[in-house]
Amino acid sequence: MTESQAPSSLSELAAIADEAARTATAIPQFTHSQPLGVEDAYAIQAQSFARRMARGERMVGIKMGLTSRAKMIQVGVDEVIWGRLSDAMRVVDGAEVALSRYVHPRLEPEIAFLMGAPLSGKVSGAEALAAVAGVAAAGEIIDSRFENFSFALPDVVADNSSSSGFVVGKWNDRSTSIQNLGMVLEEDGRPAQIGSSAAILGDPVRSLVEASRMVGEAGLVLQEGWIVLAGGATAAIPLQAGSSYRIVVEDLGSVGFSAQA
Ligand code: OOG
Ligand code: MG
Repeated sequence: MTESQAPSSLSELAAIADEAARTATAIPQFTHSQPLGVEDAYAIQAQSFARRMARGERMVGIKMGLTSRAKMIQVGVDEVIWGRLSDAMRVVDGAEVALSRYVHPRLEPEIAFLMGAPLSGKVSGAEALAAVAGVAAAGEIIDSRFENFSFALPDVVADNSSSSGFVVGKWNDRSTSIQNLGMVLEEDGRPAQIGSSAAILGDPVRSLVEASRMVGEAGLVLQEGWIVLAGGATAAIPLQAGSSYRIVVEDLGSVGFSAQA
């Protein structure tokens, strides 16, 4: 973009972000051509997600991002972020995933909460847990639509915090302790990343507390039946066609899929 060009409006940027995701096409970072604040970035995210819903997708939860040091270091952004999950992003446990749907997908090991009651605003850890119906091992497929997977904070937020796919294992009882569980991300049966649920803000429940606060600030409520992903416990790894992936979480079980071209 030349300096004489007017900056794009929030709705124009929402359309660009949505189209990049829909067509799996890399785009230049928004912040390279114009200034963008985080609040405007969340407005872009909301408008971009509304375009998905207009195509028939349904919101099924949210994902928290950059809740561990490993993730912050990997992408060079050190603020907790959130994004919206739709039913179309869901990958069934054991499925074959076509990588052609994505630009440069990566996988990270996560823990998922199933909401059993609505939650929004400032809550304690105990209040957050009381609204949970179950917990599960999960994997998130993240796919930045920005070239080279490079972005600043407002870019990634506008790009729905890289949300593109998620897979959730069987639900465990909500009383299962999740504070310090071993987590392994396997590629073709070999450990590719090893971590602990304690890497997620010290305790994944803190991520749910943050989720409640952040959606509350956006005027939203975590709905009963929604899924909340707590954020990657380790750095993410690139998905490769022909490989299979499994996330194993101590006490919670495992979940996975195979990647196809
Ligand atoms: C941003 C999304 C981060 C997580 O779990 O930390 C995220 C990115 O890494 O592209 O999903
Ligand atoms: Mg994630």
